[in-house]
Amino acid sequence: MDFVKLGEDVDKDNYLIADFYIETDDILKNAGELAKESSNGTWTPLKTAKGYTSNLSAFVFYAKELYEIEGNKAAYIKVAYPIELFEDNSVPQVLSDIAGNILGMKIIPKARLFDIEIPQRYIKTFKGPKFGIEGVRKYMRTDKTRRPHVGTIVKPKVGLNPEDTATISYESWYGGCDFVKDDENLTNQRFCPFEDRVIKVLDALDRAESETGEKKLYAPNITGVDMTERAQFVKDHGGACIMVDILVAGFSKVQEIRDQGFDMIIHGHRAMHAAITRYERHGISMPVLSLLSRLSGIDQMHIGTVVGKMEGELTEVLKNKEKIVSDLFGMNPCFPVNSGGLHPGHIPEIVQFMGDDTIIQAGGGIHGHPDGTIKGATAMRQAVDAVMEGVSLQEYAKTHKELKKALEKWQ
Ligand code: CAP
Ligand code: MG
Repeated sequence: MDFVKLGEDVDKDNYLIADFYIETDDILKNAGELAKESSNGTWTPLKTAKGYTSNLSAFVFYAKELYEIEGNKAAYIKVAYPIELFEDNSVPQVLSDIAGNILGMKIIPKARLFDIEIPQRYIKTFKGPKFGIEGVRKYMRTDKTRRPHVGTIVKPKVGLNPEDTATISYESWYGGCDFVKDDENLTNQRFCPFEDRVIKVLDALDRAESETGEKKLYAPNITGVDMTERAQFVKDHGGACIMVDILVAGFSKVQEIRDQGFDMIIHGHRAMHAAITRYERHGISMPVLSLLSRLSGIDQMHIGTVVGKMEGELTEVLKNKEKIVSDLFGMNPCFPVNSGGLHPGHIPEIVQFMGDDTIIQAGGGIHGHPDGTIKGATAMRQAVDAVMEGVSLQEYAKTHKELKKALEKWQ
């Protein structure tokens, strides 16, 4: 079998290694079909193949049977893809190979791409995050304090007009937030047109910066059919950050925005990832999507919370984190974002497993505070201060009434 070379010593400088979980009735035969379909072959031998095209064959070099399931055998396999198979600087092209047709083959009813290892030569073709953790911290002037950033999502998610969005943004910053972002499903609807919103919220940001003396950041969601124009509009109006719904917009769009050199921080929301990642026996794992988001140039990346409203176990969130912050041949790390159902009471636990280099966001956990947005933002910031000072939230709340009220409501 050409596409199966068990035990082959793979030259990791010249091959991308992909790890799959598969369920199939014949592991080796069908794993070979997977390697073939995802590189230079198809279901039948080809008259058109030339001698030189065989250089682009992928091959299975490891297979381990796990157990029987629903009449099939489950297995872990490793496939080596020659690096020449891939276009430089193209996340979409990589996905068309290693997570394309092969996830839909009849002979392999379940297949999940759960990890990838990419050689330096290929990593170097990607720009990666322009700012990363240090760049964002420098911009926000937290490079000395190293405290977690506090963010919010203006809520209600959709429905507010630009004036109210700006007012709520201002209150969030004034109360203590560093960062305000649009929600993932707010783009350029009639009730809140993008351009009007950007102008008004950036005005509010200027006001908040001059009144608090702190740097503030706003991420308008540019996801849509004219993302370049929207990014340019933000830039022209003095914005320093944009947000993209990575998977909805597509990696090619994210890379295009990154490569156009707007010199703005890119915040990456992962809306729709669960359609791809959630089912454990099929699809693509979130750690893989996290790594690809880093390659494509995302500076701030949603990776889950463990403790909040969204699914995602600690081991997975830590794997996501590792993929976006660990050493990658000099590529900037993304700033991890923890978001989804959070309130001030969650902050100690999050900092415990994430460390201080994290952006902790709360939408409901700020705008649902009994005394409103300003106090809600203050309570979040107080919780961060308490953790940085090594004081328990209960202790800190004795002298900080905003935090006290938040804890009374949510803990
Ligand atoms: C958080 C959030 C985010 C989630 C997405 C929301 O708001 O804006 O979209 O964080 O999950 O609408 O749920 P709340 P993830 O603070 O009000 O929950 O970050 O895991 O992709
Ligand atoms: Mg949201």
